[in-house]
Amino acid sequence: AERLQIEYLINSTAPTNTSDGNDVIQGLTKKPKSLPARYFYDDRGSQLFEQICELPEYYLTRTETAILQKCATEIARITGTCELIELGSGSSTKTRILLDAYNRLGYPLHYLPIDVSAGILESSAQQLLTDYPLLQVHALVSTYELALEKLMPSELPSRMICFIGSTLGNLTPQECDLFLSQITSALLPGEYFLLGVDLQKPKVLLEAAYNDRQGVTAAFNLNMLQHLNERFEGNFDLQQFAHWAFYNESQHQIEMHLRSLRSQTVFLSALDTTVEFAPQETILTEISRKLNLDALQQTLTQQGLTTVEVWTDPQQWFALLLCQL
Ligand code: AVI
Repeated sequence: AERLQIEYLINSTAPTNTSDGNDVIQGLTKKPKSLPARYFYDDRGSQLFEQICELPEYYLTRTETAILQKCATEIARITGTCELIELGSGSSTKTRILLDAYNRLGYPLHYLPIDVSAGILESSAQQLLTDYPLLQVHALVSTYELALEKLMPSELPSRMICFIGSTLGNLTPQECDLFLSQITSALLPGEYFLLGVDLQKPKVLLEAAYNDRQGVTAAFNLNMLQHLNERFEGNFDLQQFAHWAFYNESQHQIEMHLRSLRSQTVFLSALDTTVEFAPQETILTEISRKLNLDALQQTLTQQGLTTVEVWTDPQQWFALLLCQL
């Protein structure tokens, strides 16, 4: 049997249909302006994000990796044989720790990575096939919503949806509730949800993580405009915008913006949209919420997800939760 199958539910580089880009028009025509964070992740953006994960200031990836290394075997023992479904799989680097654990226990390896960036999905799937001779990969180039609607029951006894890397923090509380309800509709009773989240910590550490000294986060933020230029035939001048990130302590969230350095007009041809910017006007490109573990567990319980186990690091910077429907 073919060990690799790649399905394209969206076109990751150009508008797929007439409604693609409506979210961009909406975000840029309201006040204050905002853009959906998923537009960070074209192929270049996914590469920049991989670089962010290796930055000395960006403690998230290192911390979560250490937790996974500690508990992966336990996770595999609890869930038993299951299909691993990963939302926002990117390079799948951390997922290898889980694959290794299932592999050591002699379980069959079925992996279903889902990402909006086709380039990174294709190359990481190829590499995984080389490194894991028994692995079967069924990759989906898709948004989370579309993919969750399309998920099919596995031939294996169970499934685990993995949503690691604290991407849940990039959703507003409202979006988070909707997302979790999509997760529970996709799962069958007894199946698993593995969630990695960044926790609250001092402002200095957080602001350093989103304002790295090498400027990779700034490049990642600005790349969103380049992506919109390519995808929607726009003429954003990247020189005329600046990265701005800070911790909003009352909301417990990093807010990442692009600030217009002068008065300017931008045209997005494919969307037939003109956008005016005042000097210093900002576009909110991302929130990154830092969660409280008790509050999160309450939200999960309200959604019908039982927490089976929680793992954290010695400093309690990051948490990994294994939940079950
Ligand atoms: C993907 N997500 C969890 C990252 C975060 O930290 O919120 C995205 C990111 N934004 C700036 N740096 C990294």
